[in-house]
Amino acid sequence: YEQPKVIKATMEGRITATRVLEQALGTDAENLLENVRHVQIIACGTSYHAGMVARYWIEDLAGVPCSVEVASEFRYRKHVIQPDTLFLCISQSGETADTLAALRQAKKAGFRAALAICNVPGSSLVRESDLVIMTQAGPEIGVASTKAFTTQLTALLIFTLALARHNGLNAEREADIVKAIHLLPGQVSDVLALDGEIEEMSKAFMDKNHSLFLGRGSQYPVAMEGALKLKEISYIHAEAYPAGELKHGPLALVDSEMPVVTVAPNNDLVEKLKSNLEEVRARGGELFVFADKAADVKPEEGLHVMQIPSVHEITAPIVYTVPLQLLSYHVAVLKGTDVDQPRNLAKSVTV
Ligand code: F1P
Repeated sequence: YEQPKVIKATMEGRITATRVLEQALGTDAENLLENVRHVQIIACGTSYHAGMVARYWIEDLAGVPCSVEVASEFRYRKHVIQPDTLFLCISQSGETADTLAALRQAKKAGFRAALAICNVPGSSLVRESDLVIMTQAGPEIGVASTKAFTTQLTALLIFTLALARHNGLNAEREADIVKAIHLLPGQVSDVLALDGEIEEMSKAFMDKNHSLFLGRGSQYPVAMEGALKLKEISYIHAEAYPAGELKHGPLALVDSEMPVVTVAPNNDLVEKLKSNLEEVRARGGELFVFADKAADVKPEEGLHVMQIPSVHEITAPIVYTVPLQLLSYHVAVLKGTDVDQPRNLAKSVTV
């Protein structure tokens, strides 16, 4: 519920209509962003999903190739790091052992600069990076990241605009996105107001042991994050797939005991998802679709629709994350699990 406030705090003072990041990064940063030819993102858990979303933005808006990998694997793999690579670590705590190990290892291989997106000033990650954008999420009490994720995305989008300016992003498109970022706190508040309807929807998951989450494009990582939240706090097995992969395997699992959650923010995506919807329903699976209220998707037997206010396609991943967080929260409350302190998990994995 703090998300409108902390998203605003993260972007405040950092965006002007034409000049992004001037306060956040300063002039040195502008120099470091010159001649970046590749971005390598490293993170774990929820922070990794933020990086997955950012890849769509960086390649679309800045036209710079971007790779994303979990730090827990990156550090155990031989890799090639080019001198024109910007190495970007995302971590709420700034103390995740795998993320720090990956950064230290990459430093030996050499890169243009290390940028951190972090929520804790003075953390190891902040101290060891060349550039830092601080998220302003404030302390996260719960183990499962919620506001840390949406503020990371906000910071990543601000960074992407700065990088894109160095790579010829058209001023009109930039201004349009800056405008969309400013709308985020209000839009997230509107989604939080759907709480009662989402609580109602959550009852369908109470007695289920498995679930599938589908998304396309930058909503695929949102589906991954939705699935992670459900796993972490309600202990329901949840798998996320890019919507187009459904027929390449997971469809075999679909039956009436397997709820399928789909994120489809606009009509175009809804159209593309329609075949998936049919495939699921033909097997008796129940579908839970989070879609733009302007899109042509109407509730019917086996198809539950949560209408989300219309948002800009670039900022949609931030807005659509929130109803999925609420869904997991309500399922967990109904099941009586400890939402703030899930079994077996620690807030910061420092070993
Ligand atoms: C990474 C992370 C969190 C998750 C849990 C364990 O932490 O996977 O996303 O919620 O708390 O650690 P961080 O590097 O973002 O601090």
